[in-house]
Amino acid sequence: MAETAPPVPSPLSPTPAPLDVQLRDGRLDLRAPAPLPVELTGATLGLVIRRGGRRVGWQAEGLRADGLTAVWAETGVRLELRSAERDGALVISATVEHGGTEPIVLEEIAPLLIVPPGAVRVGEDTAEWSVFRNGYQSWSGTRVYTLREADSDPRGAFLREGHIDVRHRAAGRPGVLRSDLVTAIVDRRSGAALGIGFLDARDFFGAVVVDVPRGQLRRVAAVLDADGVALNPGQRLELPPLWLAAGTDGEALLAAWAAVAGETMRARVAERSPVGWCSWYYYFNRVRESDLVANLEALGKLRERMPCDYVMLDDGYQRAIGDWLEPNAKFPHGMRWLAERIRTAGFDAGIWMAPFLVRPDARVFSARPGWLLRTPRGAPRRACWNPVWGRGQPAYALDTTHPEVLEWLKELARTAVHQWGFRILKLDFLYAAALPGRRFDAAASRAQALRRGLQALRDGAGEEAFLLGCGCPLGPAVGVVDAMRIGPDVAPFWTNWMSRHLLRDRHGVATKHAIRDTLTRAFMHRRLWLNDPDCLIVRSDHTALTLEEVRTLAATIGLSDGMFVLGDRVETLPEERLAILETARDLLGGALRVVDLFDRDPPELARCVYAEGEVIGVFNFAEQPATRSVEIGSAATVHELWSGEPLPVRDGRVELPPLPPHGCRLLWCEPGVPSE
Ligand code: 9PG
Repeated sequence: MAETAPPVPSPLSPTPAPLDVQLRDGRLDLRAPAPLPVELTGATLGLVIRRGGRRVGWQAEGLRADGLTAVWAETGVRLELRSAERDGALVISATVEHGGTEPIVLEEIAPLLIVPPGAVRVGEDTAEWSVFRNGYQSWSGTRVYTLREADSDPRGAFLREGHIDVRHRAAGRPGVLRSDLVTAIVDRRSGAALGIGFLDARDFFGAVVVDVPRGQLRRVAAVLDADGVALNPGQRLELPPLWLAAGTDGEALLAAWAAVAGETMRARVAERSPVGWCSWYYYFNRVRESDLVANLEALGKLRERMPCDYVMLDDGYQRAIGDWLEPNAKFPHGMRWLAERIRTAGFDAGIWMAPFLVRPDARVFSARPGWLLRTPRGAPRRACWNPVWGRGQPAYALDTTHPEVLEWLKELARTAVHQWGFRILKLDFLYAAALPGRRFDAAASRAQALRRGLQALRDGAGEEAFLLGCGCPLGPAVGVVDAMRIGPDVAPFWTNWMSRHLLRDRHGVATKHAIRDTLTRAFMHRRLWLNDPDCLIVRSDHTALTLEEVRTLAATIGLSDGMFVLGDRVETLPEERLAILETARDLLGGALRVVDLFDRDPPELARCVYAEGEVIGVFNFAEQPATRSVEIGSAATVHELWSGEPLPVRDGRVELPPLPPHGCRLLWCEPGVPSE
């Protein structure tokens, strides 16, 4: 399929419908065309500022028709709103202008704010809503919630730092959700859907807040995090445009948003996803030069069956976290030699770094104390505590608004790409640059700080380098990275105690979590970047994954059409495991639609369209076997791809034999005349 397939029509076709805007009594009513039961009434704009250590909120009353303006008399701040239609959606743009005399400290700006007596209607009954809750960064669990379920944060400050936006804790109460960057609200009964998302995240982190406890609207708002940045008299802020559309397919709305957001931020999307190998998931940080060389040989022998584009050296080569230019004793020939060795073997060379992190044992840490992001009290800002790097000391964050730091980052990327010869950079723990803290440039928002750091790396690496973001807040990276990790790490286990309890069965390292985000964030692929679903782990030794779990992981990665990266020691892979890789690899090149994204968590039904037919992926995330009856549509013949067995079609349906826990079946559906 992968080699022959011409561009595939997206199955996410239902085009969105824009909302019509009417001014009524100084507020806005936004309505989808009949008969779609979607409307927002009594919408306005809001601001939250900080004054004397307190948060003070204001909402615009009585928007005036001449350009939709409102003035907060007490501060002299003036808001102006414009609306336009773009590709079947409504786009709201707003400006904030300070006409007063005293600087103000901005905390939050809401270009869309609905509070009672305003209302949000999606279908007839709020109790039937499913709300897409996008996570903040790569490793944040992303899923759909009903309003009866509560979104909860990881337990413990250390785990929160690395998985969520610490400035915005989850409410932990049913009906109160905050979705980063974008959301879709779907009425499960009628399928009516509303999509809301910011089109540009280069300057501010945005989110959609749905505060509807027990179905009673308290607030629905699109909010920008202004991070306590000052707005000075005379200053004018152009806010990122807000996209709104209605439709009958929630995932199609998310995809339509992603397409426009990607255009707005000039997403980098390569022609196809690369196939690679990565050292982390077998060797972890014990990796040695000789391990890499051994895998180069094994990959060379495998070339006919599994052509591989690149070989990535992950964490474990550096002298210390922060001293990226100095290899440790496990890499006696150095980095330039290694990149050369990889290229001579016929692969692109890739290398990992966590450019915004420094640990106290790094030379940079003691040599450049002025480069560190600081807490309000002046202590270095802790970014993470990773037991893998030694239990004693945490890692701290660099201040990516400091001009010397930006020069250093540029030099780092330039050295890795142009001196050493690694064309692919895996840039990890990027959230560190966006942690709250005291910065050299006090006027920079957290999103801007992150963006500057990323841009410095791109400037040093050059346009030809392939940058993979990881552990990264999503929005500000669009247009800089070529690919983005869109979920937590896979692991040689399905879940463990930590992922189930401390990480709420949602965030952080666990194969199940990685698979979930690969499905829930599939719509981002090829619109914001290439999705990286993380590596395949298919080995039969050094793993607790069952054969069913291995196939489920491999199938999801293949169906996602994202980066396809092997994480095993290649020479010891037995034949039947190599065959799993091949089956999964042949799934690349399709266009995926997650059919029940708004019906259950994790979703269990996906359809992937190819030029010659369709693959239906059926999953079972439960702990017991499940029986499934699958609607096939007009397909004439159906084969299950793992077993190769034909499945009889009766009345347009296939009845599957019991699906084991954590298992998945791939139904290859071909049109044509049914065989007798
Ligand atoms: C290398 C790894 C791999 C992997 C990355 C990242 O402590 N933590 O919460 C934590 C989260 C993720 C993580 C490591 C630690 O993995 O995603 O692919 O590159 O770093 O250290």
